[in-house]
Amino acid sequence: MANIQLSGEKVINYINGEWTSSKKAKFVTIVNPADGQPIGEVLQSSKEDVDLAVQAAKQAQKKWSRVPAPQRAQYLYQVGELLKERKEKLASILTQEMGKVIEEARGEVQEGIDMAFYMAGEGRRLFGQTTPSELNDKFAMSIRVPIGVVGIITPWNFPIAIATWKSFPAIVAGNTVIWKPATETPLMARELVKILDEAGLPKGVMNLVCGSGSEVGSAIVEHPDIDVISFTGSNEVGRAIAEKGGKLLKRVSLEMGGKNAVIVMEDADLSLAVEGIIWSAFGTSGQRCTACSRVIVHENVKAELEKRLLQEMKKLTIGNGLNEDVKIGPVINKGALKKIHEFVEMGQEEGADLLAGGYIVQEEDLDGGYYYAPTLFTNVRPDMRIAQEEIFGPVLSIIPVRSFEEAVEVNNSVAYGLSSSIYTRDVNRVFAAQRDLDTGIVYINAGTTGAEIHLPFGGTKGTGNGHRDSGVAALDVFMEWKSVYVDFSGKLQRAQIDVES
Ligand code: UN1
Repeated sequence: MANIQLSGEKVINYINGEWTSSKKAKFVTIVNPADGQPIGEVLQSSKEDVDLAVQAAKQAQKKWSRVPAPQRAQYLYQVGELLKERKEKLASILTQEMGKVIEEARGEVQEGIDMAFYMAGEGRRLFGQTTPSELNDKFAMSIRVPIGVVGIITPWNFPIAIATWKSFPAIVAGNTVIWKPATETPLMARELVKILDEAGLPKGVMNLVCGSGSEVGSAIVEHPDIDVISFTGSNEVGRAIAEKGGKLLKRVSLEMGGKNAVIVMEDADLSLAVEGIIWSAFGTSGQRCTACSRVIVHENVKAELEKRLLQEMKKLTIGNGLNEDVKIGPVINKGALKKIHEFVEMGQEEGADLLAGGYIVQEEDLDGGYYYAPTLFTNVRPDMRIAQEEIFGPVLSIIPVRSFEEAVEVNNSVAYGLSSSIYTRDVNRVFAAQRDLDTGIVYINAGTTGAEIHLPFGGTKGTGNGHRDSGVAALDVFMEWKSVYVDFSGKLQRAQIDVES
């Protein structure tokens, strides 16, 4: 393990290739959720700082868009190499800043590495189309062009991976970027920007502006010279961004969480299902947009599944994620602990049966960190609030059903549509499930987490607004289509009119 002890770190902005502070120079503390101790502080920028960054980005974009895409991609190959070289160090910082266990932190950095190489490859594949014209001596094609300046607003739960999902396609496509990272995880943002800087990315292509959502986030959304907004976070904030951005005719790409379910049918391999459920419900302490929050189980296997889940949950060691043996790290902060516990109390009031957990861990040896015990409810009704709302913590609800059709209906009965999963050995059900589960991601015989970066990531209904992160679909967010007609007939040819029928 890389031995990085964080303390007294100071994160400032990176604008036009320079690390810069703000006039006001106000800072807030960054806390390690594993022990509640401060590890540094982050600048709280103002609207004026956003404006400075936008000016730099706008200026840089003219030149950047003229750099051939395969050359733009060379920077990303270099970024990928640097990320690889620093994987262990980055994972250690990530665990101390955000809390996820070290193995998962390594996995998240790997997502960034994969994204760098994948998007670098796209630099030679920004395909348009050629198609016959309806007229003689005329050539028709479509090409893809960058849009301009892109604003990205990222969450704390995947502080590096999600930033790469958004910024790397934007950059390879020829846009420049203003990035506001989550206030809880600016250190990871600084590390990524340092790498982009070391890779020699021209100044103004990536700009980091730290600060609150209300000040910096709003300034990004409202700035007339930012053309695209890509946001991952809560549904409430996403809606507000869509409203403001919509009025200004911006392209707004949103990813706003989930209420994901694993369906376990009576013919499922139960051991496999239990492993998948434990990993996707309690990994990252349930703080993934893709986390499994509901298990929809056929009544014939409910008792056996509960028994096995409880057995496995006993093995989940809680503690500081830097310890390789720990499976469950802290949640992000005290506010999260409170919110999770309120949901648990609500579940009990609603009449669900609490089988395990349901409390804030207060053992002395956990150093004052923010730990919530893995929690299991059963006999949950699909309409209960714990079965409908995103909890973002290690709380799982078991909902019994009588048939495959009912399972699909329950899965689809929530306001979100990010990820879903089914465990079954019946090939007919597999295909019916992938058709009928109304989510952007469907897993067969695997849990709800673990999306790979070269496939589109996002969802239906309250999860998104039709766009996707990562995969080749990410380029649709950051590029315009341009249709080009070349008439080499030397005469006026009128489409639709001078066409022989
Ligand atoms: C998120 O929680 O917002 O599919 C991202 C997964 C990860 C990404 C999660 N690859 O679970």
